Amino acid sequence: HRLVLATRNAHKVTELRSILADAGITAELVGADAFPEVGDVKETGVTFAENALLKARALAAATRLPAVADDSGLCVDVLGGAPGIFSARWAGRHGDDRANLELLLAQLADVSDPHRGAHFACAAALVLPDGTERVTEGRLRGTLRHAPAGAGGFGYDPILQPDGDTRTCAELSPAEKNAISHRGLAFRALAAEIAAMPTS
Ligand code: ITT
Repeated sequence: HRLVLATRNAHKVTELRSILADAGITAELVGADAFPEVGDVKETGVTFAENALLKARALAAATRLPAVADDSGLCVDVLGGAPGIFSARWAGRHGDDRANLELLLAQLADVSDPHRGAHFACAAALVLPDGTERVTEGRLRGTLRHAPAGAGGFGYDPILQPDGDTRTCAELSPAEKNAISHRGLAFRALAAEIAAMPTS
């Protein structure tokens, strides 16, 4: 059976394929790019969970297939949780990872190390054609560096150093990142439901 990954972010697709395979999901994973007729989904929710559900619902309705979606972001303590759901467009242009990261570093230039706590958050939504919905969440806690380091991952990975490690997320191997990441935690928590989906 088939499962639609309701995201147009290629980095997320790569991570999700690996996380779901490791969790024993045998469904054929179809990227949202296979359905160009489904336009961009307006992310009008105010929480990660709401936005993940909006994306999964739109793809499930259009394709009549089960769909999973990821809504995620970086929540910075001293910014009261921002950029949060606005992480992908913090500097204005959607998906400009470099500009987003540089703007955030500039905003935090005067914030000293003990106050640079932050976490990545991910909401994983599963929507079945029969209307069944489920959302799980995961977090990865760490501190923000003053300068980027590492070439792996995407987004804010070069500036988040997970608690208990001396490297940034961009310096971890993909397997190391997936083992502790917000996305790994959220989707592993959803795996039992995905595995139990009715076959069609
Ligand atoms: P889709 O909506 O199509 O899934 P998107 O990139 O627009 O793709 P989001 O609205 O969920 O997705 O925004 C996620 C942003 O949060 C992403 O652009 C990064 O800036 C940041 N982010 C999420 N997960 C991350 C991770 O694992 N490492 C670094 N940054 C991450």
